[in-house]
Amino acid sequence: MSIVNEIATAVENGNAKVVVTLVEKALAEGVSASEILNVGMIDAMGVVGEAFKNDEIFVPEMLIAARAMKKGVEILTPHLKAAGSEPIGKLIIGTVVGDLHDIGKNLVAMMIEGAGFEVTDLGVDVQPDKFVEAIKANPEVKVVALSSLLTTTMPALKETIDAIAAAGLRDRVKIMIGGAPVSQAHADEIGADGFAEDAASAGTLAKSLL
Ligand code: B1M
Repeated sequence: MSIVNEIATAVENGNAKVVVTLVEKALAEGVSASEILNVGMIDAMGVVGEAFKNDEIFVPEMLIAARAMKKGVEILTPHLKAAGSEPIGKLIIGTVVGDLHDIGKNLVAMMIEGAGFEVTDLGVDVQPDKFVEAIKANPEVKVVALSSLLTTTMPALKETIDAIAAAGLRDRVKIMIGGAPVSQAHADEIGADGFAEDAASAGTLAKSLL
């Protein structure tokens, strides 16, 4: 079994210690950080999600797998981030209200930072008003990035955009959305300025919105 496959198995099993050891070993052996992330971790979380859908595992196992992935991502972070220079713009990111998923959002924030932005991360379960307050408090913010991982929290994307518009701030910021159930069609439907499928394209999209 390749070391990347071993990492995937350790993530699926939620074995954080093994993930950390193997990620360090893989990096030392010259495996690229993006291969470790995409094949060893993101694909592994896909397997975890399928197992959950099929009632083979439950929320605690899903949580333990997520924690193991987070530990691995901590080690990968400096290898994934581009060398820092003057920020090209300011961006606010958060997972919408009702939604606690943050692994994808954190990766998106990292790639957007890597694309040259100064990123303010409001975290998870973020009320529309909190986005509004953050935009008011940061007049230089050019882009707002909203993440949603649940079909049940997709309406909160629109609620957040509507709250920003109701506060008279819609012309001041571009709004991008993303997350597993989200699509370009949904972005068009709710009046977002852009949709990105994954963390890498989120960095490119954020730049194009400036
Ligand atoms: Co949850 N969960 N979960 N979960 N969970 C999913 C999303 C699910 C698809 C699993 C399944 O059934 N197959 C399902 C949603 C079904 C649906 O809505 N149709 C689900 C469910 C049902 C739930 C609960 C309701 C379970 C329950 O309690 N009964 C519950 C909800 C809690 C809540 O949020 N209120 C719940 C809870 C949890 C945990 C807390 C246990 C844990 C999250 C831990 C954490 O994030 N800190 C968890 C996990 C780990 C998952 C899965 C297994 C993995 C998510 C993940 O981290 N993926 C997930 C199944 C799956 O996705 N295959 C599942 C890896 C990550 C890198 O990918 O987040 O998709 P992702 O991010 C990608 C892209 O989506 C995109 O880029 C990222 C990187 O490439 N992207 C953006 C994300 N945000 C973006 C923003 C952008 C652009 C791109 O621009 C702004």
